[in-house]
Amino acid sequence: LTVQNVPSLDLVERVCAGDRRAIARMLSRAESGGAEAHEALDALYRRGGQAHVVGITGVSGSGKSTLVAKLIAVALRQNRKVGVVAIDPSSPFSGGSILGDRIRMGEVAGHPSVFVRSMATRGALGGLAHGTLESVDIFDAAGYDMIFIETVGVGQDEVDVVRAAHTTVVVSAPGLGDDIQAIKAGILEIADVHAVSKGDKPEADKTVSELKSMLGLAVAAGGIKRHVPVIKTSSSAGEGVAELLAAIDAHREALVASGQYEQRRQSIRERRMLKAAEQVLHEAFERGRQGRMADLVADLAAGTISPRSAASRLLAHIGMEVTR
Ligand SMILES: Nc1nc2c(ncn2[C@@H]2O[C@H](COP(=O)(O)OP(=O)(O)OP(=O)(O)O)[C@@H](O)[C@H]2O)c(=O)[nH]1
Ligand SMILES: [Mg+2]
Repeated sequence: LTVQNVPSLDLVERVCAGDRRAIARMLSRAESGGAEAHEALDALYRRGGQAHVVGITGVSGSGKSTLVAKLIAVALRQNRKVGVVAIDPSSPFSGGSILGDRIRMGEVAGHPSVFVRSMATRGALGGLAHGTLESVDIFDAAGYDMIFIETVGVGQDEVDVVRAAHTTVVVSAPGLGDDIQAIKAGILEIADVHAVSKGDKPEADKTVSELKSMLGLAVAAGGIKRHVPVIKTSSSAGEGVAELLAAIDAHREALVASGQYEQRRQSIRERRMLKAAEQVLHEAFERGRQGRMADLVADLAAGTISPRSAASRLLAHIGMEVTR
């Protein structure tokens, strides 16, 4: 143990003891990345594995954050600890709704058994924001029983969140358009549980029945091979929220009972390993290509080399042999 290692290991112990300041600090380190964070994150990863990780996706404005806040309120009554990672697709220019998420989760966000963390997707390699899954690990090691990952259903994010979560909830709001938004966004089939939000609105029942018939068609066509509950919720009236939490719990229980829970965890591990490898390769490539680009571009301009063989040489330069 070198002196340099002590602070981060100390931080690990404090995170595992549930120290909020240590958690906040560790979350920041995870988000900024770097070698310093890796050792602590590795240690934290080994201390986790108990939490139920729940992905919440749906188009922007469908009511995800509001619903998560209500789910948390119910979970708190059951003495659970809840962590939230809210992924914000904001551009660096808009500043995004990170503050908005805090406000919407405001009632519960200050509770000692709740930790809400918002992060921007900018700078990520596509998909989940850098540090998202590490943040989940941190909450997990810190003893949070349930961890929500909120992401907007607009691209690679929700696919990645599904692959990282044990249970995925797709939130659809009535009146945001003519069609079920989940169908438009191509995310009908990824749901383990469907929530129709804003159930206080008169169009909500229509959305529920449309969703049920779409699911019925998907089941008949063989696209969906499991029972997927559709639950109408109203965050403003507080209706359906306890039912939704119960459905989320029931999903995990069913996975455990059938042995699929372990399978899912195994595929999450495998995927994370591959993602980490991709990231390391990408970083090595970005570092390694410096200083070799100009020559190769000049060769390309001179027409003495093809882009593909230039690429081979570039990769050889960073120690990757590829067959041509
Ligand atoms: N009538 C009604 N409005 C709701 C309900 N839940 C949320 N809203 C409103 O819907 C709007 C969007 O809610 P959010 O919770 O921010 O939605 P979101 O899906 O998290 O949005 P993004 O994070 O931007 O993707 C807000 O103005 C909420 O007040 C509800 O149950 N009933
Ligand atoms: Mg939100």
